[in-house]
Amino acid sequence: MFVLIKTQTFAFKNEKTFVFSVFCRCFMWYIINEFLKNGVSILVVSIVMGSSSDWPTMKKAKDMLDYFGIETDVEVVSAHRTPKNMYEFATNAKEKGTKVIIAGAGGAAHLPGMIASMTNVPVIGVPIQTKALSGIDSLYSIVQMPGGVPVATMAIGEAGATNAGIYAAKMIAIEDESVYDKLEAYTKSLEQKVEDMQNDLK
Ligand code: AIR
Repeated sequence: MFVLIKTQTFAFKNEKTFVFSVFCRCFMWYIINEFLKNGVSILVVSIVMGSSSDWPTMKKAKDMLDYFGIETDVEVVSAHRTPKNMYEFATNAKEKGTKVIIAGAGGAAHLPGMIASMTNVPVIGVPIQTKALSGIDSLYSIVQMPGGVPVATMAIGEAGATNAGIYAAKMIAIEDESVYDKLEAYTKSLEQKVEDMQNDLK
């Protein structure tokens, strides 16, 4: 059987081979298209923050996720300065493959709550320590969500960001045994640190 496509002629043994070949080409075209649309790497945790001034704090979350070998992406998105970007970010999160969102903001910190209102991907909130009110403002803005729209709120500042990274890893570990094993080893390392402190006192 001969098929003429534009200027090229393709020879096939019979109709069945032709149909199979067309199917394979369509399938490959679909796969390539999906990769181009979604990106090749599988994104797991998105870290988002209201300003680059939050990065020294939010980096602690990324450090923990790197430690556990979890894929992340980092973005600056402001609930007040770039609300349209925030909408795009939240509504595309699931499709992008994000399993958990860590959102940090300071002051009138509406970013985590607003994102949580637009996606069912779980949101962990990190209240950034502020100069004016030491982060109490950020904490209250993030933690006092109305019933129905939860944000898992961490402590103010760096400890909160570190715990956000660990908490996200624990959520990923529900389905990823290798992350669970790394969490076990991390917990043991904390025990060891306290033992070392105790020994230093002797
Ligand atoms: N912020 C940015 N858009 C909305 C809010 N709430 C927060 C940032 C940052 C603080 O405002 O998350 O913690 C100060 O931002 P900047 O850019 O002035 O340093």
